[in-house]
Amino acid sequence: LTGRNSMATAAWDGSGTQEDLMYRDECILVDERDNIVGHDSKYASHRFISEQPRGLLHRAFSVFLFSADDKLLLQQRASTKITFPSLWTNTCCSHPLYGYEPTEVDTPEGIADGSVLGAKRAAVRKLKHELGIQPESVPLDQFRYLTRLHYCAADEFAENQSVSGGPWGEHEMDYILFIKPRKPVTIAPNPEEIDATRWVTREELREMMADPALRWSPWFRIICDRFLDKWWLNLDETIGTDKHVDLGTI
Ligand code: DMA
Ligand code: MN
Repeated sequence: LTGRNSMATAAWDGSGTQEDLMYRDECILVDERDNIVGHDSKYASHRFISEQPRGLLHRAFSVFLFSADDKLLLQQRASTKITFPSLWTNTCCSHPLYGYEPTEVDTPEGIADGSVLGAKRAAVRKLKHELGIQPESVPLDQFRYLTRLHYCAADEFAENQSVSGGPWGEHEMDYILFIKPRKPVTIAPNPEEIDATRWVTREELREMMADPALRWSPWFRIICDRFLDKWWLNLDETIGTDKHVDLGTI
């Protein structure tokens, strides 16, 4: 095994502080075509400093989880998150990590055929960690991978940051995953990660986004502007077929 992650075959350890996770989690670094170029800590990857004003481009995923009646589960990030604290956003976001078995590192083949098991495994891991959702209720084969989004956004609320090393930002190759679990899920949000949750219809989301008191993550805004309505309107088709899947465009 190479690299800093000497626990490569152990299970992921979500214990400790947000700062611990910044050092322990090892992100997968990629180029603008999503070819892997290395790996580095979540801390190093998210620093927006003069040596790397756009951080280090790395893989991420964004889960949109829906109820049986097509409501989307939103979360408000905990005020204690180091990056983008207190913002409202989609159900769950994080990074597939380097150094675990079964692997979270997707291969060109797994990306070309849309299976992206690495991103899906990471999604199952973090749905449990952030929302207490049992892995059995979100099987890998119920996720629909839709596309990849390359975006970069500085954390404008850097003054909130509780740890030195910032300013921070996101520069990601973000794999978008939709799921409407066949069995109802029970959620138990982790206060280290999440301050609030809400299930919303399209109309309720529109109302929330018009509320000037609420702030939204930049990646959620991009996905809303570009894709969300068209995908949500025909949700069963979006999740049940490959009609809305775009494996080529980044
Ligand atoms: C990072 O999410 C991924 C995206 C798509 C922004 P995050 O900051 O919530 O990750 P983590 O929960 O691992 O800190
Ligand atoms: Mn990131």
